[in-house]
Amino acid sequence: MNWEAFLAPYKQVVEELKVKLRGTRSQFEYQSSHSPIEFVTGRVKPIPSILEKAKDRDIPLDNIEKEIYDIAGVRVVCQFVDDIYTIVNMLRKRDDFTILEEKDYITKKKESGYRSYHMIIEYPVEMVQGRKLILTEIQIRTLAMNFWATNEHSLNYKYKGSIPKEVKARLQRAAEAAFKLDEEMSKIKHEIQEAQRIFHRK
Ligand code: 0O2
Repeated sequence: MNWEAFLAPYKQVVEELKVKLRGTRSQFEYQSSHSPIEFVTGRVKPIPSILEKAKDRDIPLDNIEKEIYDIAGVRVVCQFVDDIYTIVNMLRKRDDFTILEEKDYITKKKESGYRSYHMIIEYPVEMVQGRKLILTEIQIRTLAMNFWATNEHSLNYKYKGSIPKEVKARLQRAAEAAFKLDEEMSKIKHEIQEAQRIFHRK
């Protein structure tokens, strides 16, 4: 398998989507209105993680292109839960890619406590050999959801996917605390935004 050639279009997609979504963020800022986007990150899944996922899910190497959706991954992090749905609605209106699937792990959190909104898209990328459609996962989440997911991800890595029961329980409580924080912040959203507008003008 020539990994460099295989991953080249994925790298291209991640770079293009980062530029586009960061551009959207800047546009909101020029208008000096509240930006629903706090920051945007992206990554191409490392080869060992691709191989591990393929092994765990019994996916033959020839099928990874069709069956692993998050080889290209872009993450949009927002301040408030409402902002997530603003982004989702905005993405639905775009015509530079096709949305194949949406998974709302906010209204329906995962068993681990994970919350995030996932969109699987098919993104057309122009390569030297012609146009290629690349499956990409866009994750949209709040700062609090991101904080939780980053910590849980590190623990999963540390414990190789078998987090001890008591740590798991604590993580579930932490997930609820993070969500409570999001709810409380949403209730004073207008006050926060007003303060941020004043700060922005200075
Ligand atoms: P990475 O790149 O290290 O983050 P599926 O369950 O397959 O129907 P889902 O959840 O969209 O649908 O897919 P999957 O493959 O389970 O998860 C895709 C990505 O979502 C993961 O990538 C994580 O980034 C994030 N994710 C999903 N569930 C959890 C979770 O319980 N905790 C955390 N921290 N993140 C989660 P990878 O594969 O972990 O790789």
